[in-house]
Formats: sequence, C-alpha cells, structure tokens
Amino acid sequence: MSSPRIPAFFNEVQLAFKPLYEWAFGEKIDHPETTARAESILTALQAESALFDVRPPKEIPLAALRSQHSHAMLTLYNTARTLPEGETFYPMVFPNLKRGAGDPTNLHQAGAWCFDSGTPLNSQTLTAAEWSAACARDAASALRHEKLPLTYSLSRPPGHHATRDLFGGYCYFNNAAVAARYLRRFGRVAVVDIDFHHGNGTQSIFERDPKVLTVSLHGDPREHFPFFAGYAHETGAGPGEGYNLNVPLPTGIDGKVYLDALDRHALASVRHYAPEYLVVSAGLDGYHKDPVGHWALTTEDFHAIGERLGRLGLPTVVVQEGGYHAEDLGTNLVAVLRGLRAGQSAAGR
Ligand code: OKP
Ligand code: ZN
Repeated sequence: MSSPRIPAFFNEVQLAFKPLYEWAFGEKIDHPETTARAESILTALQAESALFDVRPPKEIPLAALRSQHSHAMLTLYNTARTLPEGETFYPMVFPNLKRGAGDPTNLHQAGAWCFDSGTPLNSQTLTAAEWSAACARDAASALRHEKLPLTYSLSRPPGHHATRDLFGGYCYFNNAAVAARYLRRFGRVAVVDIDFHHGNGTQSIFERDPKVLTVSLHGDPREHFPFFAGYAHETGAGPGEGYNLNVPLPTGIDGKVYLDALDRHALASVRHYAPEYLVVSAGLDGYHKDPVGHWALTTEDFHAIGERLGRLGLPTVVVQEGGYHAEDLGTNLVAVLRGLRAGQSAAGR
C-alpha cells in the first residue's frame, strides 16, 4: 500500500514581494529573506513529484486574519500597498509606549506595530503575507479534511516572530499560529519551533491558551535575535501557565547536542501534553552554512529531527519559517519531511 503524497501549499504571488536590504547592527545588508529561498524549496519539491503534490491554497478568509491580528495592523499593511512600485518603507521611530496606538493610514507611524529594523513594507507585502498565511491555513484544513498524516505550507514571508499587533523578524502574519488556531477547535495542539530564533510571536499569541502548547528551541536570546524573549522562565500566563516551554541552546552546537535537547526537553514535554495535532515551525537556519543562524546542523541532522518529530505519531502540519542558505534550503526541507514520514511510519501512522 502506498502512502498518499504530501500536499505542499504555495502561491506564486508570494514571490512578488522582494525585500532588498535590512539594517543589522547599524549596517545596511542584503536582505536574507529572498525569493530564491522559496524557489529552492519549490524546485526540490517538484523534483520529487512522487512524494509531493504542490498546490495553490484557497484565499484566507479575512476573519481568520482578524481573529489573530489587530485591525490596525491590517490597515497599515493596506496603507503600504499604495507605496510606489520599487519603494520600500523602513520604520525608524518605534514608540514603545504607544504600541499599536498610532494612525495606521500614515506609514510614518508604522513603528507603532513594528519591533525591529529588518522587516520592510512595500506595495507587495500584504499580498505575499496574506498568501503565506493562506498556505498555512489550507495545510491545516487539508490535514483534517483529507485525514492526512502530514501536510506542508511553503510560507514565505515567515511568521513566527509576528505577534497579534507587531511585525518584525521578517514576519508579518503568524502563519504557524494560523494553522494552530485552525486545529485547536478540534483538539489540543502542540507547536514545536525548530528555527534558530525564538518564536516570540507564537509564544505571545498562545501565552494564555492551555489548548496550545508552544515549545521553542533556539539560540540563547541573551546573544541572539529576538533578544527580549525566549528565556526559560517564560512559561505561559494565566490559564496558559505551564503551556509554554523555551529551550535556549548555546551558539555553535552540532546535531548531537541539538537532538539530545530535542528529545529530553521538547519532545518529552509534547508527549506529556499528549496533543491531538502537531504544528512544526520549520526554520532551517540552524544549518552549518546558514548566513544568519549560528548552529552547525547538517542535512542528515534535519532528517533526524524530522524523524524524531514523526515518532510522536501525530497528524502534523509543517510550516516554513527561516533558512537563508537558499541553495541548500530545498534539500534540507525535503530531509525534514522525509524524516517525518519515516518517523510516522515507524510510529504506525
Ligand atoms: C527571522 B527568522 C541578520 C540580523 C538579524 C533578524 C533575524 C530574523 C530571523 N544579519 N536579523 O526567525 O529566521
Ligand atoms: Zn530564524
């Protein structure tokens, strides 16, 4: 008996958004979140048509975005649509004490919804971000409606840094949270974030929610973006107390150390929680050649990570996050998905 192909959701219009540069530690650098990333993944998926079924998602209902992100933030992205083609806006004043309180029809006040200098707005941002979120929603919906073990969302731009009312870290809408929000109506959900950077947006969105366990393994935020969140003492709030786990890890670690932490901390806590669904925030910037992340993971390690996640035996949505070595990104993503499938088979799913 052959297992079904893995649906992979992507819309070409996600490629219309091309951030050109960012400000990193005072320097103007080429923007790492390029369209070549998504193209690398697409090429790798299409090369394995027996395994993957690349499909365009349905449009995401406005209500799905509205239930997760503030109305003003959506208005702001709409305002950016009127920027002339080729012109990009970088917020440069961040009114910390007025977060979310500004005029979202005035781009000069965009800093009220933004927390860093690397996440530009232009006329194509909303379109790309909306379809990126649509991919995540459809991947969650296909998992349920087609009773599949595994679906994939080629979300680009990424999402895990976006909170309810702040964009940042190259993220505008929280795609993994869209998938988790969809699935939580049908049972408990665990989100495991393997991106090198802490998933502060996902943590914040589900901070008070006991029906979504959020787990993130990441470079120590004392040294790495997003700096202000990702510490082990952040464990959830109110009714969500105890349902957030942060596993900060040292700079430069290899697969052996990573897999050990994944097993002993992240997966142990997921098993204890015993969710009905798994969402993986699949950032691959822990790769040894990655220009942004600072770990030493190999393609084989990504396969092993996928396999351990698959052994949980849960219906799983994989949502793309970071990963900036465009050339090897597609190969590494396929390694994660192959590993997941192998792990799920071993777990009898
Ligand atoms: C987004 B995701 C890079 C400076 C740091 C922010 C990193 C955002 C990562 N030269 N810029 O989690 O992969
Ligand atoms: Zn990252």
